[in-house]
Amino acid sequence: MTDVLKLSKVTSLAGTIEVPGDKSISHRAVMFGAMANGKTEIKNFLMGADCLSTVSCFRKMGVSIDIQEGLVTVEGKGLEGLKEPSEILDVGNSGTTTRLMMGILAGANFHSCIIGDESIARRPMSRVTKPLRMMGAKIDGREDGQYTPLAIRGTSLKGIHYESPVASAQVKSAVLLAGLQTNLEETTVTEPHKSRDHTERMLRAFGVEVNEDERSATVKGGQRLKATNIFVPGDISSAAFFLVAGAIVPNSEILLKNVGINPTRTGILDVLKMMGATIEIIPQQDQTFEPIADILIKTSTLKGTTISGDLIPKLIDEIPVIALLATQAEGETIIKDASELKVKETNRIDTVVGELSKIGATIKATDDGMVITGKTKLTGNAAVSSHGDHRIGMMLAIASCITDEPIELHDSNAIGVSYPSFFEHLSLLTK
Ligand code: SPQ
Repeated sequence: MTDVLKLSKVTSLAGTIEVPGDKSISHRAVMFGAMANGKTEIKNFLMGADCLSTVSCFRKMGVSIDIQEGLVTVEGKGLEGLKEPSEILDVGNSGTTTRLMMGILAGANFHSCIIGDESIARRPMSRVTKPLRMMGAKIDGREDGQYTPLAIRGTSLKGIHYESPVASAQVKSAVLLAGLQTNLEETTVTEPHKSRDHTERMLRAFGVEVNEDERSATVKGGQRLKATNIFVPGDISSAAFFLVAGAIVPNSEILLKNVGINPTRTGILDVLKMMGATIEIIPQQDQTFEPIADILIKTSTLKGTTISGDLIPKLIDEIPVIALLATQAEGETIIKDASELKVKETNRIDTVVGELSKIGATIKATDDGMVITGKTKLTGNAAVSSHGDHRIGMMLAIASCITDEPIELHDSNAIGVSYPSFFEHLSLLTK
C-alpha cells in the first residue's frame, strides 16, 4: 500500500465479503490466553498492526505465540508464568493494548515499561492509572501517570468498587484484570453507560466467574483462567465502512458475512435503521460466546437523526463513518454526548469535521459531537489525510466512492491498524 492514494468515484458496489476478525476480541484472546494455563487456539484472529503489537508485548514477557494464517496458538503458563520483560513493551498505536496491559502488569511480580507511538503519547492514561492506584498499583509516567512512557512496578493489589466517570471498556477491563489478581477480594466497576462487554464474556469462556448488572461488572480475586479455544467474529467496526458504502453508493448491494453483533456494539445497525436504510440482519449459528449475523445492505434513501446517550458507547468508533452517512441523508443529523471522540487515535471531532469539510460536506463541530446537514454533493478534488487514524482513513476512502472528482488520500497506511485487506475488499466490490 502506498502512502498517498488517488481514489475516484465508483458506479456501484456489489458482492459478498467477510470482514476480518474483531480487533477488541482478538486483543483479549491473546491477553487472556497468555494469562491462562494451557494452550489457547484463536481462529480468525485479526492480523492488524494493533493486535500484532499485543502479540509482540506478550512474547516479550516470555509467552510462546505461534501465528499461522488465520490461526494463533498461545501457550499460556498462567499469570505467574509471565516473565519480566528485558525490553520496553511497545504498544504501537493501540490504546487497548496499553490500557488492558496496565491492569495485568499492575499485579505482576516484576517491573515493566510501556511506550507507544506519538498518538498513544497524547492519549489520557490517568483514567486507568487512577483506579489502579486506588487498588495499590505503582504506576508512573509523564505528568504523574497521565501519558506514556509508563513504568509499572508490579505489586499486590486490593479490591475496589470503582465508579468510572466515563463509559470505557478499556478502563473497565483494566480494573477487572487487576481485580483478578487481588487476594480473594471483590472488584466492581460501575459505568455511566454500559460499554462493550467482550472482557466479561471472554473471561467467562476462560472459566472466570463475572457478575454483571445493567451498568456494573464484578470479579473476585484469585480466580485462575483455564485455556480455551476462541473463534473471533468479523469486526462490526470494520463492517461499518461497507454498510455505509452500500447505503450511499448508487445501485449497490453488499452482503457482509459472519459479523459480530454483540448488542454492546450494534449502534451502527440502530442508526442505519433510524435513518431509513434498507438493511437485513440474518442471524447465524453462534460459533462462540459472541453472537454473529450476515448483514445485507442496499442503496438507501436516508433521513437525518439524533444520536446521543446510551447509544454512543455502542457506536463510538463508527462515528467518523456515520458522519459521512449523514452527509447523504435528508435534513440534520445531530451527534452529541460524544466528547470521548476527542481522545481517540486523533481528536475525531476535529479530524472528521476538518476532512469532510474539505470535500464539500456541511458539517460543524460542537463541544461533544457534531452537526451534519444533508443531503450534500461531495465535491472531492482535494488532498485529505487520515492523520494517522485508521478509521478516518477508511471513512475518506469510502467518501471517495461518491465524490464528483477524485481525492488524494494521504497517510493511508494507518488503515493497516485494524483492516489490512480494506482496499482489496473495496476493489472486490467495485463494479
Ligand atoms: O485500541 P484503541 O486505539 O483505543 O482503538 C479504538 C478504535 O477506534 O479502534 C479507539 F480509538 O477502539 C477502542 C474503543 O473506542 C477499543 C476498545 C476496546 O477494545 O476495549 C474500546 C473503546 O475504547 P474505550 O476508551 O471506550 O474503552
